[in-house]
Amino acid sequence: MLALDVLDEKNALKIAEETCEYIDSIKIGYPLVLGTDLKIIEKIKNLTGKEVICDFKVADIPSTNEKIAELTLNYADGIICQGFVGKDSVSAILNIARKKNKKVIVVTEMSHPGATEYLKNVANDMADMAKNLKVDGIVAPSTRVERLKELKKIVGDLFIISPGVGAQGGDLKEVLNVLDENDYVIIGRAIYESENPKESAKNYKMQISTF
Ligand code: 3DU
Repeated sequence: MLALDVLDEKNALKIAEETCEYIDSIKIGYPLVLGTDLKIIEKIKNLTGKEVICDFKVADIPSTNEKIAELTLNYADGIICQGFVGKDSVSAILNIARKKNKKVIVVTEMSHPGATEYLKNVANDMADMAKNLKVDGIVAPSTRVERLKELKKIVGDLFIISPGVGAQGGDLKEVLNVLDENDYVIIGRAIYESENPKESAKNYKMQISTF
């Protein structure tokens, strides 16, 4: 899953087009949507034929979450929300997504060092909640493989999307040892900031498919 966190349309579409034969899905977030607008999603989808997931890490009360999900899922194939806001807020998003036949992915433990201060302590409970609500997937860290393993065990057949390989230092092989074919490795800067994004994406694809 390519994390396309560039800021302008021209660059985003160029990288998306160059790399799309080597990726399965595209994740965009505030950087690109605030730098352009939500219609960038349609443009990426038309150009690449790939699904686009919006990483807005939505974290509000149920009624506000609902509004954000409604607008986002008019365009995107899925939306990422925070789990720490509780099951009423996550359910509000899930209700909208189910009506539109779109995906909901819940953040459990994030991949950066600060996630060990607070999030890590409640991540297993959030994974449990995600499983009970029957969302589609969770976000879990490639930077702490033992935690990735534990969270995967909790969510069972929900898929995992896992950031942290590349710029954040996660080890691809260790991560692939834990994930299965329904899961996704998220890679951003190691592709879009490389001198040749197409080659970088191709290289990751080769490592993943020959693992
Ligand atoms: O570090 P990278 O450049 O490969 O990008 C990782 C992407 O995943 C980026 O969009 C970031 O916002 C997102 N993400 C995390 O890095 C960590 C999380 O726990 C959740 C999302």
